[in-house]
Amino acid sequence: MTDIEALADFLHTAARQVTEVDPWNHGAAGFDLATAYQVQDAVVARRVAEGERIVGAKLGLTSRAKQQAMGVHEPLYAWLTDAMNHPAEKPLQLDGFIHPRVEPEIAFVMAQPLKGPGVGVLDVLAATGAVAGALEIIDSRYRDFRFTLPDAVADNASSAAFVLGPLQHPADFDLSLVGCVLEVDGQAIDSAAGAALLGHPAEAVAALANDLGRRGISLEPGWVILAGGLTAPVALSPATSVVARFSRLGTVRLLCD
Ligand code: 0L1
Ligand code: MG
Repeated sequence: MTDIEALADFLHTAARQVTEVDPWNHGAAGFDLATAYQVQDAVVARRVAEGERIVGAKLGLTSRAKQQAMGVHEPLYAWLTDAMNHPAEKPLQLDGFIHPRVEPEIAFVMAQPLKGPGVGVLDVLAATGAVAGALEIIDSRYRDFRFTLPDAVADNASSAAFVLGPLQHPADFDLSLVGCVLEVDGQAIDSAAGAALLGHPAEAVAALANDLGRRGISLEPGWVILAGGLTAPVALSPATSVVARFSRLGTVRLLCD
């Protein structure tokens, strides 16, 4: 039996003290995804109690490559807070992170409420006010990023920070065809298209709306939704410079201090 509050304290303290920990639930009976989402809620409640505000949600493991790497067939989701929203022009201070990694993403900014079940791609696009290229900084609280899927869910899916690029109108182009080239220290190291995310990034957002709808939760106007990593994540070190160049969505830059 998982002690939800104790595990939430353990993970929240690890994040606040910038200290990596070993998953304490590894293999424990009953630590399934439903329980892990209860722990995630309790972790985020601690952030909110300390003054942070929920500003959106993110999906993880939405690309087939990442699902295969984890041996799973479904995405996971987690919460974004205002404290995670990092301004594009400001260098990222790495001393606030344990072992950060960055991944390029496509972000949706909701204009209308959206609640599943039954949400599809067209519903997502109709409820979206803007889309943007983004960089997500993930920072698992677990040692060496080693975890099971429920461990990762409990840890709010490694959420740590995100940077939004310029906002664009979503109806102007096909998001599945948006290309992204990821450059690190001036070298192109990876690339992907929007279709890497469940065939279409809005399909990932639909999956989120449908999952949250089953819990009675709606995507709210103004929320930022990150649709999932387009490429494998890249480790960040001091002075690392990251540039994600998107067709149609412009460029997102991150410089590490
Ligand atoms: O944003 C993500 O893709 C998180 C996925 C699961 C946790 C992780 O890979 O650190
Ligand atoms: Mg991500």
